[in-house]
This record gives sequence, C-alpha cells and structure tokens, in this order.
Amino acid sequence: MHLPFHFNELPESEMIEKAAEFYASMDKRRSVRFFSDKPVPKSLIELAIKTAGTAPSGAHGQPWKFVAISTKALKKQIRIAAEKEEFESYNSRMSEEWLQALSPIGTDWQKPFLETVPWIVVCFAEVYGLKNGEKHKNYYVQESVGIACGFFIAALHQMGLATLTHTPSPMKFLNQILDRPANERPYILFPIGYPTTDATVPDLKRKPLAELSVWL
Ligand code: IYR
Repeated sequence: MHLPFHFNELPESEMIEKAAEFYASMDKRRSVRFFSDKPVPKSLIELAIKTAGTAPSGAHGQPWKFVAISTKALKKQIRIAAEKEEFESYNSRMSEEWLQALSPIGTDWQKPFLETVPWIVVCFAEVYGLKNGEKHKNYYVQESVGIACGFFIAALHQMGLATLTHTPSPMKFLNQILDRPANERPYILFPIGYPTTDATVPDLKRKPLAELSVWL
C-alpha cells in the first residue's frame, strides 16, 4: 500500500542558502583521536541513532543494529581487546605500503580514547535477518549500513559532537564482549565525545570539486 507523499518544495534561493550552510558545516568535520571524558547525555546519542535509522536500505531491510556503550568496564574490555588486535596488525599484519599510507595520520596500535570517551557506539551489520529463529535474506547490506553510518556521523557533527570511524581489525571480539548474535557483524566502532582542548588533527586536504566530480 502506498500513501500520499507530502514534499516540502523550497524556493531556489533558500535551497542554495541551506545547501551552502550544510556544506560549510560538514566541511568542518574531522575525525578525532583525542577525546575528553566530558559526559554526553544519552538523549543525544539516541537522536544520532534515530537519524542513522532514517537511511535508505535494500528492500527496506534496515540491516543495522547500533550498540551504545557507556559502561566503564565494557569500554575497558573493548580497549584491551582492540589494542591486542591492533598490536598484531601494526607489528605484523599490515603491509609496508599500508603503514606508509597511514603515516601522515599518525595512528598506532594504542587506543586510549576507547576508555576515555563517554560513549562508544558499535554499528553491527545484520548479514542476514533473524525473525523468530528464522533466517531471511538482507539485500545490499554493505551499502545500506554504510549509508546509515554516514547519516550517524553527520548527525553527531551537526549536534556538536566528535567521533572517529574506528575499525580495529579483526573486530569479531565485539560479538563476544557485547553479546551479539551470529547474524550481526561489527561494521564500524564509533568513539563519541568532545575533543580535548589540545587535540590535534593531521593536515589533510579534501579533493576540490573539479577532482571529485565529472560533468557530462
Ligand atoms: N585499524 C587501524 C588501522 C587503520 C587503518 C586505516 I585504512 C585507517 O584509515 C586508519 C587506521 C587503526 O584504527 O589504527
């Protein structure tokens, strides 16, 4: 069944103004690796997750689950497990080429922010659906979850919070620590909070429009 759709068409001048404002704001977003322990209200995290949940998805399967963690002991467990994997990655699993590509970002195996942040949200992809113990297929899972995570990042930025798309690898340990079922696969781990006052970010440049687009 379809319903009438009420679309709010704006005057062009307002469209340009809003688009330019949104771009200027999004262009200020940076991935942050230095977080303070300043608390963040649960209501803000709820709103960011609700916003992520507005993403389009294959056959409207909504193949995502956002696990929000504020418990100190869990954050500590996540840090220990993530650093164990990251130590192995940085010291033996990642190629020289990979390490070279990361060198301007200045990352290493240590992830102290996982314990400092007020919130960690882990987005899990539902590789297949499970309803009353019955498996069903989810479509375009990677694309759908990727878009939802993009909405999530944008929502956090718009509300004045900082985050990082962190992918300790492999991430399977998150199923065990967070007690998630076999149909859920960790997709991205987001530490969320405020940057420290002395936080730094790498000196990165974004591709200009001419480089990131082709017009035919
Ligand atoms: N997962 C590691 C390594 C890493 C990989 C990429 I590609 C990055 O853009 C950043 C880091 C880590 O989180 O340090």
